[in-house]
Amino acid sequence: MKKKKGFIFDLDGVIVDTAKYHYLAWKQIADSLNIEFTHEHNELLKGVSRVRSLDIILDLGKIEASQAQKDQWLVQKNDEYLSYLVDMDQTEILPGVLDVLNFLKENNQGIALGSASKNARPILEKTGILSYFDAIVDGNDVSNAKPDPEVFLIAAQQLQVEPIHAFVFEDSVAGVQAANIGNMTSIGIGEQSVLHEAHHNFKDFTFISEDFLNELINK
Ligand code: B16
Ligand code: MG
Repeated sequence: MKKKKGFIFDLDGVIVDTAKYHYLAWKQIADSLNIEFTHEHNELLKGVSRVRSLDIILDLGKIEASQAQKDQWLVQKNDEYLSYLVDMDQTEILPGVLDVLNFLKENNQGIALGSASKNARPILEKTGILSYFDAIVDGNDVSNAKPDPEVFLIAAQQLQVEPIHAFVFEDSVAGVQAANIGNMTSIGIGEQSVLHEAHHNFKDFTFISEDFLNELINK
């Protein structure tokens, strides 16, 4: 009998387009410090923890700050980010995601979340998709950030699948690297030029066919 597989979804930029809200919230901090912060710079922050993201921005501006000051900016950034999530609902789920989740559920596959975000659960609740997930591993559960594979390894373990039977949907370079280092199959969601290290690449979930999913399930 073929073994059940594990499908691990990153959150920001994969299930929901919250990357734009992270960007706006960080941009407000960067602007207040006169640090140039473009969409290109924002790529460096995708999949990266909140604390590390601030350090990257401060490095861009060659700014040093005390821990107390950093803590204040981290709270300010998260408050601003959360303000964008207040009215969030199912309409913010990215195109094609629900079709893939439904197909995997109908085929009794393991489904997990593997996100660096500490705001993951409220986002899944607000968008009404919490019940799809057999396991949820987020920024509250890990001590090592992507590209360390910890978040995905815990997710696979909770789904009770071996890493080689796990497939990771990721929009960030660090996340694709984490899946690869963890000996999993990485599926890049976004620009192939950015995510060229991924085993497979799709612009978005509408390009993922049932045939492709069946291939993974039957692997
Ligand atoms: P939070 P993912 C990541 O989520 C984001 O890509 C990244 O930009 C963000 O800094 C990180 O979560 C932490 O998020 O501030 O909400 O704890 O892409 O791994 O789902
Ligand atoms: Mg992401």
